[in-house]
Amino acid sequence: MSGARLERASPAPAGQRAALRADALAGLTAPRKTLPCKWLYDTEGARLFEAITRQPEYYPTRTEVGILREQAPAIAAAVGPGATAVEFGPGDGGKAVLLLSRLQAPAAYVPVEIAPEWLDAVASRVSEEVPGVPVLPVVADFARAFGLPSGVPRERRLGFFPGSTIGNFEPTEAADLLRRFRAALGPGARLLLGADLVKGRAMLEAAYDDAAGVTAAFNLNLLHRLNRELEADFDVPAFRHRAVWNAEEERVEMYLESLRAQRARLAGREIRFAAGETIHTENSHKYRPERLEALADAAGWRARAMWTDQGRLFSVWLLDAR
Ligand code: AVI
Repeated sequence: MSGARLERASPAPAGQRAALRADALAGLTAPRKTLPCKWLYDTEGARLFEAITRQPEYYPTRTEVGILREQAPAIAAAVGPGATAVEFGPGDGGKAVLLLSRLQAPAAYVPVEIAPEWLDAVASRVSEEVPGVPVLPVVADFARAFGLPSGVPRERRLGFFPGSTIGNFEPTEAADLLRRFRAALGPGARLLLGADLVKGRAMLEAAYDDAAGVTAAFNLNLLHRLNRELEADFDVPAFRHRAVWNAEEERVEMYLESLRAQRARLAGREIRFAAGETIHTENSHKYRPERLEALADAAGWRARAMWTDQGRLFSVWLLDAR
């Protein structure tokens, strides 16, 4: 994928900082400490995530891109001509470029993203790399209820939600999200969805704990972020990154583990840690095809096609709104 790198603007706006403070206080004073994974993505976190996708152990990105490339003729045939692609959380726009350049005469591209400056950068990249496809950016938080503006063509809407981002939502939230996509896209819509598949523990734990330490830096950046944005005083080297495959829940869990008994100050509160105590920072759910189909079904979607790679590591689904 060609790589104009996009940076999220910083620092975070005041409203966002207040939300971070509220989440951090609630999560770090709970009996089992936790922080929502959405806060992993400040400017530095977004940069580190992009670096993760280039690590040899992190197979999801390159596998999904491989499927989108290899199966492009089948995907284009199943989608048909004149689709309006609506991407939820377009990242750096690279997968949109790949999709739009393979679809038959796409009518428009609609990236939906909460950060306006990020959206502008994606819109410029896609307009430049796929000239002739109108780009209609929409500023919205797709994790909440939202509607598409009336200027977005109603016919042949194709939602696009790659990257297995669905896996970072708890299954009930994932169903809500898919329901929201269906409501926003309207009757007759389709959805192209990327979902990582269940596989062996060793491969999964390596993917979330690469030898170069990039995922560790990504996870630990959350504490740096609390220090930067909330004037907290976490001793970051006194924590370590851990990634554990939970076979029962079929998800990789990320934690920050306190290496010793310690205290930190956060927004006027003292947060205490016992040696070995953890902060749960992310779940990355992996799907078996039948579970993904059941999830889609519960949210009003019917599976029309599923494409995978030779090793059955990753899946790309085309869903029809029921
Ligand atoms: C963004 N998301 C799909 C990634 C994942 O694989 O769950 C986030 C990530 N966390 C650690 N590595 C990658």
